[in-house]
Parts: sequence; C-alpha cells; structure tokens
Amino acid sequence: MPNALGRDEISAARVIGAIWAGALAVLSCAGPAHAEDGYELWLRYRPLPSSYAEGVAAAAPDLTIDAPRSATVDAAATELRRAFAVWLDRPLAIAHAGAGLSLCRVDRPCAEKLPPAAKQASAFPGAFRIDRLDGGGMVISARDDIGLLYGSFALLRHIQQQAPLDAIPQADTPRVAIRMLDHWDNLDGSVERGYAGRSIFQWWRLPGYVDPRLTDYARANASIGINAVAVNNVNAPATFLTPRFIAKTRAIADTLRPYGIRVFLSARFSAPRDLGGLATADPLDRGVQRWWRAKADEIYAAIPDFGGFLVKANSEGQPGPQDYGRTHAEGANMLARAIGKRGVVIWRAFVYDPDPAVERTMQAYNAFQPLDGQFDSNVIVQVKNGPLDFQPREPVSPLFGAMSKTQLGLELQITKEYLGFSTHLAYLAPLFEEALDTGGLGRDGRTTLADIVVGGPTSLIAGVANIGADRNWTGSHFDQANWYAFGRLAWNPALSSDAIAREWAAQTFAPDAALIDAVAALMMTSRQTVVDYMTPLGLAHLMGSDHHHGPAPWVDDLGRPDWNPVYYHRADADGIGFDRTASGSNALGQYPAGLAKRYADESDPALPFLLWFHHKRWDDRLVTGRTVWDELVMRYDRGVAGVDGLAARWGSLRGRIDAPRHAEVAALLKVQQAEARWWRDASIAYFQSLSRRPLPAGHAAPAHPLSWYRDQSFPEAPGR
Ligand code: BDP
Repeated sequence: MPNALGRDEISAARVIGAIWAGALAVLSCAGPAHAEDGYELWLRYRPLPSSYAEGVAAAAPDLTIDAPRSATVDAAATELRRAFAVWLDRPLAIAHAGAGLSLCRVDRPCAEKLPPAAKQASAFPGAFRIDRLDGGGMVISARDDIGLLYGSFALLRHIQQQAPLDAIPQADTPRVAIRMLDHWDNLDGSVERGYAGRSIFQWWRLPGYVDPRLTDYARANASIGINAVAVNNVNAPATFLTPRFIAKTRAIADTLRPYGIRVFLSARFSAPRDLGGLATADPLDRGVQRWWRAKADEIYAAIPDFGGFLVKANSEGQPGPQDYGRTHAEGANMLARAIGKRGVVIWRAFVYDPDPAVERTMQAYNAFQPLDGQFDSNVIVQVKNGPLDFQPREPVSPLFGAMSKTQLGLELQITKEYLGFSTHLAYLAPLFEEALDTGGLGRDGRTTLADIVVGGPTSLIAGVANIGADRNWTGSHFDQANWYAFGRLAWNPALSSDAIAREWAAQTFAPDAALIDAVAALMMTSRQTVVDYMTPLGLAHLMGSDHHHGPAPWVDDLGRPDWNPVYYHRADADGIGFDRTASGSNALGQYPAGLAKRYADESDPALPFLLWFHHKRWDDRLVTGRTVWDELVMRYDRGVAGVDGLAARWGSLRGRIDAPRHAEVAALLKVQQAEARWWRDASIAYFQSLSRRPLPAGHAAPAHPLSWYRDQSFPEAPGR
C-alpha cells in the first residue's frame, strides 16, 4: 500500500531495495568470503570479540537514514550493512527513526537531535561528524552525501580497529579538495610503471561491460577519501578524446560517481592536429581554441561532473605549447578556458629544458617560476615532490617555495618505479611525510610543503597509482599500505606515517596490539632500508636504464647527458657527489635561504643529502667519524642488514598472520634480500673501480667482478 507510506518511508523502502541489489552486486564480485588473498584490501570485516561486539550491537541495533535518496547514500548504507551483518551476525535492519545508528544530513529533521557542535559542521565538501546520542545510538552527520559516506567509512575503520566506542564523537574534514590517483594506464591494458598486472580499465570491453571490480575499486578509494582519478597515462595518445573513448570513460565515471569520485583524462596537447585535422595545435590559434571548447562540451555532455584535463606537455617527447613558441601558461590557460568553471586543468611541471646543459634538477624551476601569476584560476600546476624523479630520497622541489601566486598541486608516486617495484617492501608514507613536513618554504621560514598544498577548492595532492588487475590489486600485500597511506595523507597531510601504518595493519591483518607494533615497526624502517642499499647518502638515479630495475651506476651512453647515472653521482678517482652549491650548479640557490642552509648542512649524522648537494673526496672525514668511502660501504651493508631484519621480523610473525599472505610476503622478502645484496655488491664493485680504496675491515668483497653485474639484462622487466 504505497499510498499509506510517508515520503521518508518511501525513500527508506527504496533505499532498502537499492541496498539489497547493491549488496548482492558487491558481495558477488568479492569472491569467496574470507579468502585471504588480499582482494578485500583493508575493508576486511571480520567477527568481533564478544564483549566488543555487544557494545557495537547496543549502539547500532538498526540503521535509520534521514537524507534525500541518492546513490551515494545508498553506497554508505550498503557498506554499513555489509560490515554490520558480520559484526552483529544478522542483517542490520533499516528502521524508521530507530534508536541505533543513523545517517543524518544536517538539512533534514534529524539535525534537531544533533549536539550543537554538529550543526556547525565544516562546510568543506566531505566533512562529517560521528556522535554518540544520549539514548546510546550513534549518528553520522554531514552537510553533503559524500560526507555521510566518508563518515560511514570512518566509523567502520574505528570499529575494525576495535577502538573504544566511547572515543566517538569524532569530526573530520578533508584538508585538500582534490585527492587524486593518476593511472598511467594504456589503451592496450598495459600500465606504464605498473607492477600489479594489467590495467583495471578494460577498454576493449567498455562501455558494454563494466567489470564489477570497479565498484570495489571505488569503495576502496572512497574509504580513504580519494575523490578523483585520471584513468589514462600522461603519455596517452589523443585516441582517448574520441567519441568512442568518451563513451567508455563515461561508463567508468557512472560507476565511480556514487562514491564521490570524479574522472579526469590525460589530454594530448596535439589532439586538434591528431584528431581534428587542424594544421596546428598552437594555443593562440582561434581554430585550436574552438576545437578544445567543442571537445570539452562534448565530454561534459557525456560526463557532467568530468574533473578536467591532466597534461604532460613538452616533456619526454610529448607535444606542448613550446612547439609553437608559446609558454606553459599560454597552453594551460587555453585549455582552462575550454573547461571553464566546470573543472580544472592540471598542468604537470615535470619538464625537461631543451638545453641539456642546464642542470637537470633546476629545469622545472627555470621553466615555471618565471610564469608565477600567469596561470588562470582553474589551472593547477602539479609538481613532483622532488626536483628529479620519484627517487628513494630527494629534497623537495624548489618550486614549492617560489610560486606563491599559482595554485600548486603535489604529485607523489605510489607505484615504486625506483624503489624495487612491487617486489621490495618499502612503506612510502615516511617518504610522503618527509616531503609534506619540509619547512622553510615561505617568507616566514615556517611554511611547510603541506601548508602550500592544502586549502581551497583547487588544492590537490595526486599520486601515481600502483593498482592493477592482480588479485591483491597492488602486486604485493604491503603495497596496499602505500595506496592506503596516500589516501589518508591526501585527506590530511598532518597525519603521522606511524599512525597510518598502525590503522592499516589493524584492518588488514588483525587489531592485535602486539602484532600491530611488530608490523608497524617493520614498515617504518623499510624505506630508509631501501635508501641504504640503493641510493645512500643522497645519491640518486642509479637504476637500470629504461626499466629502472636494479643497479646500473656505470651507464654513460644514453641520448641526453642527464639521463645517465654517471651524470648524477659524478664519481671518479678523487671523489663522488654532485656539487649543487654556489661553487657548482647552485641548484641550492633555488631554495629559500634557510632551507638551502639546512640542505647543505653536513653536521647531521644522518647525512640525508650529502652527495645530492656536495661533491666529496673519498677520504674526506664526515661528522660520523668515517671517511666518505667507508661511510658509503657501511650504508650499503646497513641496507642489506636492514632487509635481513625485515625478513627475520616477518618470519617471527608466522602463525599470527594467515598462512597465504604470510607466505607471499615471506617469498618476496627473500627476493628483496637477494636483490639488496645485488645492489650493494654491484654498487661497491663499481665505485671501488673508481675509488681504488680497500673495503673497510669487516665488510665483504662483492660476490662477482664488476663485469658480471654490468652484463645482467632484464628484457622481462615489467612496467615499460
Ligand atoms: C618518469 C617515468 C616515465 C613517466 C615520467 C613522467 O619513468 O615513465 O612518463 O616520469 O612522470 O619517472 O611523465
């Protein structure tokens, strides 16, 4: 008798219908329940211990929804029901004004019951609160539907960790507006720098068939606040802008939309020529401008919430405005005007100077800093964290301190192109955190990189995705933590990498305090360990040419000087390191004075950037008391010992983690142990061929002569 129902009841009834349809769809694609193959990521809902479960049951016997009907609210309710069905051991009933858990949009009558603070909730899109009500129930409230979804995931995260229920209320607001994954996925299903199998975007089958896996991808992203994805490689052909591909992208956008995720496309700057038959792609040409406006209109007609274009221009062979004597600002603004108020243009600052004589780490600054103030308000200049290219450790890009009149976005790399692919365990949150926390970037001497990228409606943190069609999504279980940590830090750059490791470990493995301590401790040392065995003391870019697998510090024959490892380490019979002080390239001069001083400092025994900024003689004595040569050898060996330590610590967790995942991680750690030795031995063999110094006492000679390392080749290396 539908006529007997009030509007809210109709809406609740519709929600229930949608919930069941949605729940079935989602559950059916998740594979056999509880197979510990990593597919569930951190969204592993498992039965709770009875005392904690009783508290959960008392606080959330049922679910009331007071929000206008929307796919996003349905998604929130579906996720809550999915988890609570496990925790309550019965379905979470939908109630009308029940006493349990409720989802409340603050413009609805439910708001009257909220505590005063909840009514003044932040207006930043996605902000939410979770409150305990006097009667014992819990309410998730937000101004917008996506806030309700984020609040739902926050509550689930809280309960998965078995955190005290009286630690609710909590309020949370994203600090960054655009929290984005950049997929470097190709038309043919391969993934540039992808180490987790094929692309999850099945271009051939789209739009007719949308892999249900995309819904689980959207759930995972929404659970950590990611709200934007570029679906194609920055090196993509213009094909992605053809009507056929717009229809395919639309199918993806329709699937991701309920989860608050907007889709972006990498746009090839020469598209008006490639597709439009125009003679030019000059951004000042009227025909070119008209072409892009029409293209943007066509895309928005199909995808009304399209995010905008991501552009790699005049870099590594990609076309760009400089081909026509125009600046990056002229190119970006032309596209931004085609997009208008509907979205943004994200213009990458990863460029090469046409003149290779300009020092590599200074090129982006030289190209972009003079354009400060010339970009339209819907252009975001996306800058990699360091001035080189996603190395295991880099100083921050000097652009962050030098473009106060431009919206800068931060680009991080989640896929570990230069950190051992998905075969090595390296938890990247400490790397991201180190960049975000770097201070001294403003006139006040206190501004951090995070301060520069947080804030208004065009604030952006992007991460190059590490996701593929492997069953466990990221190629290894621990690489899931890098996806997770990226999302959490993009939401709030002030979170600590250690706290993120702990919440990830609790959800991914089990909320057992001793286990979490052990897993987090192992994760927290892992990135420095990789630095030690690959690029100690501020060395960089020593990886194998092209595929970037393994050591190749000897390479000196690539097309541009600044593609060669020898360009970066500058080792010879006298010493090693790149003089970037005033006596050398003076890249240091691109930083604000205080930060430059810290970077040049040689008194910190950690010496993170010693050889990045200085050329040292092999026998120079360092603050550690050792010579440069001895310190270098010591660091390589510390790295090898570090991996042995990771493997031993992981081994000791056997029996406390499910056998399938334990065994997979253990097998990869064995590979990493062998490859760390290879890195150490090859690097020492090479540098010793120049330094001609003996190894310090107690440090073993490389297993093979240098020629053996030089002869290795890896045609099967993935990701190219
Ligand atoms: C380098 C990668 C290359 C990317 C490029 C980029 O090796 O595959 O296309 O960065 O960021 O790190 O555009």
